Amino acid sequence: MMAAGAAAHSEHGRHIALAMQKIGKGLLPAYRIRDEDKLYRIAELLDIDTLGKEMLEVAYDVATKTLEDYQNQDHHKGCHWISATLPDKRVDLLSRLGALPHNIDATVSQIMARTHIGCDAEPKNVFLGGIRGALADFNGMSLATELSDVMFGTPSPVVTEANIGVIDKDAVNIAVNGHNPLLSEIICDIARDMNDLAKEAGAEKGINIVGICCTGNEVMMRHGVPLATNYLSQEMAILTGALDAMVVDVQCIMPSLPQVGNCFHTEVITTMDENKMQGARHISFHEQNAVETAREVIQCAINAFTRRDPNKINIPNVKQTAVVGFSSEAVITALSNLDAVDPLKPLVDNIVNGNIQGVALFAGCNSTQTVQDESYQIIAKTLAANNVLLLATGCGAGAFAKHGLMNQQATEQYAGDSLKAVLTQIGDAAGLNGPLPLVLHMGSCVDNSRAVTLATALANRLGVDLCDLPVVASAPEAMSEKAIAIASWGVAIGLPTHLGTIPQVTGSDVVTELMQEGAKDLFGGYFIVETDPKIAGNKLVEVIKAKRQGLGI
Ligand code: MSK
Repeated sequence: MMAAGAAAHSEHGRHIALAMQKIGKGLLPAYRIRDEDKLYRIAELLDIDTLGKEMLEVAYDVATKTLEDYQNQDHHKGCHWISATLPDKRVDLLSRLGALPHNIDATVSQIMARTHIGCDAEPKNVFLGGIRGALADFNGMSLATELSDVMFGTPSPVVTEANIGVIDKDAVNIAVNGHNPLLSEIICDIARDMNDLAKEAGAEKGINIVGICCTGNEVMMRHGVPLATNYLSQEMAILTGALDAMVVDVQCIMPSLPQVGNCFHTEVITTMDENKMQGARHISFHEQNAVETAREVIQCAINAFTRRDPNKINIPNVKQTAVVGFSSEAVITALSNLDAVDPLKPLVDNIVNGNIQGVALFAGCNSTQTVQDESYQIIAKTLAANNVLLLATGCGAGAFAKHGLMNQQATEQYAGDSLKAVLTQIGDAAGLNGPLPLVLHMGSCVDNSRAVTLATALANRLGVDLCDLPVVASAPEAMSEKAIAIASWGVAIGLPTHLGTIPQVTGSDVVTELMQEGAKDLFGGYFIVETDPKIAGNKLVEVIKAKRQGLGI
C-alpha cells in the first residue's frame, strides 16, 4: 500500500514536472508560469544557479533537477526534495536509519520486488522498506505541490461554498473529479469563453463548474470553484439529475460512475489514457491539445444539458460558506500583518504561551467503515475546544468545508477562548473583520506537504526536530493506499499520527507493535489507532500536552 501510494502521488508529480519542462521550452502555449517568485524561491532551495537566465530557462532547470529524483542511481545521494524540505536533524536521522529513498521509481520497484513471494521476511526490515516508500511518497507530493503552485498560482484565501447544493439547476453543471489540475485548470479558463454557448442552449446562468474530491480542492483553493462533495458521495452529484458532465482524471474515481450516469443524462468523461472506465466516454487529454480537449468536454456537457429530464431533478438545498486556500505562504502572509519582520513570531509566541496548545493536521479520505465525515467533525471540535490549531487537506478538507467548519461562525462557535482570540487577532489584521476559519484549508491530498513546510519552519525556528513539536496528524477515515503512505511518512518525520480505521496489519503482532511502540523508538512519531472519534480526540489532546511538557512550555 505504501508503494502504491508513493507511485500514485509521484506519477502525478512526474506529470506536472514533465509539463513544466515543456513550458520551459515554450512547447505548451496553454500554460504559463503564474508564480515567478515561487519559481525563483524553489530554484534557490534546489541550489540552481539563476544568474543571467531567462525565467523559462529557470523553469526548465527546476523541472529537470526535480526529475532527477526519479532517475538518480547513486544510493549515497538522497532525493533533492526531501533534503530541501525537512529539517536537517530529521534528514540525518532518516539517513542513519537507512530510510531515505535515493530515487522514487527505484524505491517503488524495490518494494514490489522484496514483497514478491520468497523475499524479505524480516518484519522490521519490511517495515523500514515500506517507510522508504512512504518517504518517496512525501518527495513526490512535495514536488507535485510546489511545481503546481508555480504553474497555476499559489493559493491564497478565497470565499466559496461547499456541499451538494452548489449544483445549480439553471446552469450547465460540470463536475471536475480526481486529482491532477492540468486539465481542470484549462476547463476553468475555457468555460468563461463558452459561457454564452451554454446560455444559447437554454442555461440561464451559463456554465457552473463544481469540484469533487481533490481536483475539486485544487480548483476551489485557486479559483474559488465551489465543492460539490468529497470521495464517498461522488455518485450523489449525478443523482441530483442536474449534473451534465463529470470529468475525471486520476485516483479515487468510482468505477460505478458511468452506470449511475446512464440512469440520467450525465456524461461521465475519462481523460487519461491510463485511467479508463467501462461505459464512460473517453476524451484523451494531452497538454499539447489542452484547449481543444477542454472545449470538447464542455461542448459534451452543453449537449447533455439539452437532454436533461426536468422530472428527475432533485438538488438538496444544502451548502455552507467556506474560506479556503491557506497555503503555507498564505498563512505566513496572514501572520506578517502582525509582525512584518518576523512573521513566524506571533505563531511561536502563541504556542509558547499556550494560547495555541498545538497544531493538528487532518488528512485523508472517506471510508465505508465509518459514517461519512462524522469523525472528522467530532475530533476537530474536541481539539478546537482545547485550543488546538486545525489544518486540513484532501477529503478531510472537503468534510470540514461541507459541514460548515471552514468559516468564521465555526470559530466563534467551537474554538476555545484563547484560540479564538488568536484567530481573531490574525483575521482582523488580515482585513477579514473577524477570525480566521476554525479549520484552515491547505489543499488536496497531494498538498499535505504544505503543512510540513509550516511545521519545518516552526521546528527550525525553535531549533528542535519535528517530533519535539506539539504537532499531531489524524486520518479518521483513511482508506486509499495514498492515505497509508501519507500516514506512514507522517510517522517517519516524527508525528504522532491517528488512524480512525484499522490498517491491514493486525495479522502480525510484531508489525502491530512496530507501528506503535517500535516506531516511537525509531522516529519519535508513531501510529495511534483509535476508531472511536471521541476517545481519539482526547488522546490527541493528551499527546499534545505531553509534547508541550517535553519542550518545557
Ligand atoms: S481524494 S486519497 S479519498 S483524500 Fe484525494 Fe480523498 Fe483520500 Fe482520495
